[in-house]
Amino acid sequence: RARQQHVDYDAVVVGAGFSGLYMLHLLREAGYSVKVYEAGDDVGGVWYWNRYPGARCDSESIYYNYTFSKELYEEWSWSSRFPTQPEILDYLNFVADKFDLRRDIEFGTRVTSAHFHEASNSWEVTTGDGETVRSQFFITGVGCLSTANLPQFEGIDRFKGDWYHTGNWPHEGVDFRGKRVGIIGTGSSGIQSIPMIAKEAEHLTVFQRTPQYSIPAENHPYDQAYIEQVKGDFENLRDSMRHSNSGLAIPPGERSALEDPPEKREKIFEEAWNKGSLYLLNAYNDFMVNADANESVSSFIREKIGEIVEDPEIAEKLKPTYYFGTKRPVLDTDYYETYNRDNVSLVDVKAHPIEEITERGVQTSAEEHELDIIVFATGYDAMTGTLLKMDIRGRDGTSLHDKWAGGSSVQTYLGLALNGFPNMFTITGPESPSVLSNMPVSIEQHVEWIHDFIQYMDEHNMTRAEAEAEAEREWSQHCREVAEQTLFVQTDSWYTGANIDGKPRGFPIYLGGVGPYRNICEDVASNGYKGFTLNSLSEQKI
Ligand code: NA7
Repeated sequence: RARQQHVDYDAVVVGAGFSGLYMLHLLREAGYSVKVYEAGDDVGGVWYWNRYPGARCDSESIYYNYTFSKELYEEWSWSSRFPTQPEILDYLNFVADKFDLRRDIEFGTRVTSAHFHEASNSWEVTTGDGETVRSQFFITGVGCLSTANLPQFEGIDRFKGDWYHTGNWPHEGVDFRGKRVGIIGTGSSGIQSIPMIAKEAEHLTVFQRTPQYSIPAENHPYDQAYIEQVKGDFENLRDSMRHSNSGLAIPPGERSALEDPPEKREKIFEEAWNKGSLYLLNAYNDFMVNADANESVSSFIREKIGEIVEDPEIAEKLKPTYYFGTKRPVLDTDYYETYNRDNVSLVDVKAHPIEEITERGVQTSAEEHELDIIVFATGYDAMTGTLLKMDIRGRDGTSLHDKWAGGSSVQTYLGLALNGFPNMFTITGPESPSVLSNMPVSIEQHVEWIHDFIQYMDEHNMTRAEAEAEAEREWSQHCREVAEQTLFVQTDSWYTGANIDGKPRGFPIYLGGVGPYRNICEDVASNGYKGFTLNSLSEQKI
């Protein structure tokens, strides 16, 4: 039963991925009534949809899980260093079963709108099937990379073959045997699936717009001794993740890459490359702020590409020129090696752009490529796309779309709350560090902070919390100032919005690091949720 009058639930949560599942668990344990709406037919969020061949997480398994329950951490064992999509989905199902979460989740149901009603201090939430419920709190757990980007190529409806987007993959899989396959896009999704598809297809044509830096994942099965050692070190592991910069317990570089002579640097790069994962990115501490330091590691990777790829012309095409790390670094298994296969070809669509999709395949400005299957690995409308797809209206009927001017002036307070949108919280929202971190760590921090805030409001008889305009303005400005000190803003990427036609540019990510951000949020909480206006129903301010 909801605590406030005239509502159906204390909280409505959107999404049943890592965020929504934990939010449900925590609020329900504290005695709140919660309803979760999930568009998919089961739990998992992005891991429910991303079923393309080779889909894996690029956080190491031991870090890519909840840490709120030691018992849960001990009960679950990952089979290899980087978890596959099916294994992550199994894990989330295990969590949903263990905590009996499904009974409060409505699957196959998309939230289409959420409108705040001032008089009743409630959110009216409407779903695709026309159902409307009211809740005191409206909490989004919609992920940062959950709205697929399908570029508007002319003629896609004419294509006689089959086409798929990696972010919305058929559950029954795709049979590539004997097929001429084309894949558009070489981000993480493309780079993970290309080696797998190449092994199966008759021929694979990769349409590359921007070459990417990819590092060998060095994936391997975990052995029992290692699993036990990690579990035995649970508290330390959790603390170091929570107070790290990235949410991973990978030690950060301690000095500038320019402090070491080239031979020593090369040795350190070589060791980090062989370790796999993101060790190379963390080899020194100034890759993201110093162009020369960045060039030292960027050129190291370019040389590796030249060594791995046998055909020098193809190798040149695969060498990136942007600053390493300013697009999300990719981890791979045999990505560059795949270009040594006879059945794989690389098409540079920056030199010869895709003009249209024809009945037979892909027409670039140079030639037509005949294909049976096209795979779009073209990414997501990141961070803001899924939020803006819902018709969210706050106080005075202002829409989120208008507040953010269609995305060109994204402003939030801590990436968690919005001025004008009382009692609404955004788990992993824009202007938090989440999307650049190991997600579960960031998610837990947000969920726990929101839960604590709701409890605090109850304890102080407050029913409404709204981020103040000034606090929001200052936070957004701080985010921008930090970003502008880095090389990130100099590269077109999904971080800046450049990957979506017509999307306004910005940089809605807090780059100050997971640990420092956690301290900022804790400081806000321990100062009576500074930056928020709190009201009781009688509108009394504290
Ligand atoms: P990404 O990283 O956004 O990659 C998308 C790829 O698709 C990238 O290579 C794009 O080239 C390419 N792309 C996008 N639109 C086009 C058009 N119109 N023509 C040609 N090529 C295009 O998405 P992913 O799904 O791989 O990964 C997303 C994140 O998920 C990843 O970073 C992890 O954090 C998990 P571009 O670079 O824009 O020139």
